[in-house]
Amino acid sequence: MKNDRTDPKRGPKSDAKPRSKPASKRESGPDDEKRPKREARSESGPKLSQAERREQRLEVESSLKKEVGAKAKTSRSSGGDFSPKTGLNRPSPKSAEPRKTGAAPKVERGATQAFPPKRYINVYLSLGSNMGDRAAYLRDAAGMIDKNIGKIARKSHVYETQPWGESKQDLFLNQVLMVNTTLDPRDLLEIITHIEKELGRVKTEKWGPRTIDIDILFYGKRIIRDKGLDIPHPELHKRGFVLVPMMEIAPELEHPVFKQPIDELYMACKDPAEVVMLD
Ligand code: PH2
Ligand code: MG
Ligand code: MG
Repeated sequence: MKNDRTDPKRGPKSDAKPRSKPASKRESGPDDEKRPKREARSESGPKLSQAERREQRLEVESSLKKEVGAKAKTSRSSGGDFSPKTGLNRPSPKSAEPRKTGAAPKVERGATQAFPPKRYINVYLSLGSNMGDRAAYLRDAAGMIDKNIGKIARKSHVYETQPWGESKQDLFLNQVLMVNTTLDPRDLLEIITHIEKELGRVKTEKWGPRTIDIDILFYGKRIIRDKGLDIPHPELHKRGFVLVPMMEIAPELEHPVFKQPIDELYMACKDPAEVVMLD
């Protein structure tokens, strides 16, 4: 059967726009350094009544507030504050301009060390299932990917597809995802294998039936040919069930080996297998 690419059900359909980059989370901040000090101070000294202790605590707290307030005024590292001067919400300290004079205040150095910049890579993953509750396997896999690999920034529709390679098996459901990850390729593969195992995948024959298959299509622009790692996926340009959903989420993405965008690979692909959009 021929895959009719003019049929809107099967044709590429633009969907999600890229979302903004995930913000790196603050885990601790300049304030954190102060906490132990405060406790140490309130524990020392002569025995006091409850009321006296309370009064002392309030004094300590108010002097701390003054200290912090004064620092925030003099230092550019108060991070994330609204600046009345520029009218902008300040980004975290790591994007502050380098200081022109003097040694950096302690708080600035600490903050930089606490939040090293992370490098996010866009990886494209292909999901496939042709056993059991196929839609549930895709959903569960996407949930585990989002939790353990990185934020899913783009998601194609789910397609029902004729089996490619070994044709005597049930129809597949396929989908592709773009995920922002900080994992290196080896760790990425390890987690993918873990997710496949968790979702009941047992290694069977090549191209045979499977509860869930997660393949790495692209890892940024990297070309990796190493034990168990074949990126970009060496067959992706031959597979309608990969190219059709890729057309939805990244038609202009350039294949780093062929130096051609997805839409050109899609137009040149001769795969006759049917790829039908479901949802
Ligand atoms: N996966 C395979 C082999 N054949 N065919 C379709 N339609 N979808 C797949 O995900 C698929 C396949 C091996 O990974
Ligand atoms: Mg596969
Ligand atoms: Mg696989």
